Amino acid sequence: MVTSNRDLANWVDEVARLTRPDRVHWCDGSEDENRELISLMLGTGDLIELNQQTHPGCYLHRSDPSDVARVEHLTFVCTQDRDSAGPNNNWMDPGEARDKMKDLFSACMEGRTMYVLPYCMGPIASPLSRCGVEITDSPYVVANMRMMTRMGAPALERIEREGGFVKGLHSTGELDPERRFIVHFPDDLEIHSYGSGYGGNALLGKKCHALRIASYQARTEGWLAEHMLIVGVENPKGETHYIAGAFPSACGKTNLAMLIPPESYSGWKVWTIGDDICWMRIGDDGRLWAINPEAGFFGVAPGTSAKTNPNALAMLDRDAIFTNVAVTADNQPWWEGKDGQVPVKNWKGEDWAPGNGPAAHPNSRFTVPIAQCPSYSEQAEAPGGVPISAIIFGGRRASLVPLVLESKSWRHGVLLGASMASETTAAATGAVGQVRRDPMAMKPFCGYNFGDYWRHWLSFEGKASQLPRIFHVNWFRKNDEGRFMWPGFGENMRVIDWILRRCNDAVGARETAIGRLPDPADLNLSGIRTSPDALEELLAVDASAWRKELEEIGRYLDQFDDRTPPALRREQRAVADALSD
Ligand code: OXD
Ligand code: MN
Repeated sequence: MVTSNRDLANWVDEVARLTRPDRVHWCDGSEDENRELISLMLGTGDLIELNQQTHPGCYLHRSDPSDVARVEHLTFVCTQDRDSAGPNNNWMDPGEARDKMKDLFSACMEGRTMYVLPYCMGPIASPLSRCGVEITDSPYVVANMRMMTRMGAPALERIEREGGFVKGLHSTGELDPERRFIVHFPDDLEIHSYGSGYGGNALLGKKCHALRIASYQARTEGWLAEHMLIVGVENPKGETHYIAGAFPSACGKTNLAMLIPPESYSGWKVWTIGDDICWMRIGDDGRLWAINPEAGFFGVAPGTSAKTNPNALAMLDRDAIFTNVAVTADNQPWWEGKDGQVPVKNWKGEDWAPGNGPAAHPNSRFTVPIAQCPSYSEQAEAPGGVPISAIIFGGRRASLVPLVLESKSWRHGVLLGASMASETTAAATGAVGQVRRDPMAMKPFCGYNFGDYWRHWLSFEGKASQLPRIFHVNWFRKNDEGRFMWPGFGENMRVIDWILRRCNDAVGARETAIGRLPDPADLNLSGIRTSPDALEELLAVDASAWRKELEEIGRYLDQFDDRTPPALRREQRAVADALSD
């Protein structure tokens, strides 16, 4: 027996009997093992070597063209009753789902190797961390999970010490979209994923475990598992405040997580703890303490440039896996937005010339260990996590929503989160650019009924004495000509500066019906071209348009029937009433 954990040993046997692999390999996460896997994949064509002079240790993976994004319509949460999953999830009866998945997995690994990957989400020594084991027939998944999680021997040791772990079973199957399902059994801490090798569908530690299953676990255990970045902002006095931020997929979370302050902020520094997921728990001091459960980035490549994210570019010239990017004539990775080079082959490996459409897939990605980031903070390894001073919600809204506002209270902040909306992006299959409600950026990731989730959020008010302040931002306002009104990227530091001054009670705010807004004079605009008129518009409240928005929010909350907490409904009515006064 490879492990002293009986439950794990029995489960691996049972899966092997069902899937019938040629071989079973227990991953230890070592360098040697990784090298062997890479050379295996170079042999099969699963990986293609990139230019080793300019990009040592970098490889390209081209996915099946029908398998390029998360598939929300094929993702299910299988709670005992439909209401526990809520209208925010696709639901399937757990018994029916198990039967269906069993049929799919039956003999699916014949001729393949079955990899058993023990992993830990969060620092190995952290009490906030949780472990899982993914069984997969994809060596690409193993190589990615090795960067995205603490994978291998130390995780197995922790599992053997603690006993419990999340079980994730994955097979790429035939990559047939008709036979593709991502299924969660939160009561059993189990995930079954079949028919996709891509990102969140296949790297089960990420969205499936660290968000869907963990959010469910967090509710019962009294903590929060959120789709949030975590950054530390250090001021010239050397004081660091930590911020967590929830933004829907492909709305600039990775860029914000690695922000480089503009010249007028000399002496300031932004430290990266995480770019996608945040687990938070109330500490003994009544503050919320956060860890990033991940150990790597699975970031969207297009748009990553010297202007938008120099830190990301700097970490991508070694030891990274690129998925579905284009390549240049000298075999360097390329994507839209990467300056100074021209691609010759698109993401499918076809010859490419200008005018042939995007060369990289819009949802092409890089996978890289977080420690390679120039702004990496060693606090990412702190077992106790970091204390959060502010939570920021944000979406991609071309109109209406101001650049920044602060909630009037925790409860109002929960309403701000619950009523978040954003234009959809290429991170998931489906139409792009449509505004949809995406509460706390968790629409695709909350493992239970949103009504219960908001109740859980509200419950923190009575439980923690020093809760973070809650803010809402919108970097994506457009003017009548369709141009962005705010420069974004590094310049977002100016908004963060205001947020931190609010947290320290160092600056006032305008009380409005929708929340507290900055006085334009309190935003530091030195060195940018945003005109006073544009700023006024970015900070204006259009009462009649907001009244409509509040009506829509009310209708949205109603979809969750009596699961919607009355306190949240009252808060929504209070804002609507204030707008009518
Ligand atoms: C991601 C996503 O990949 O949110 O992080 O889609
Ligand atoms: Mn994400």
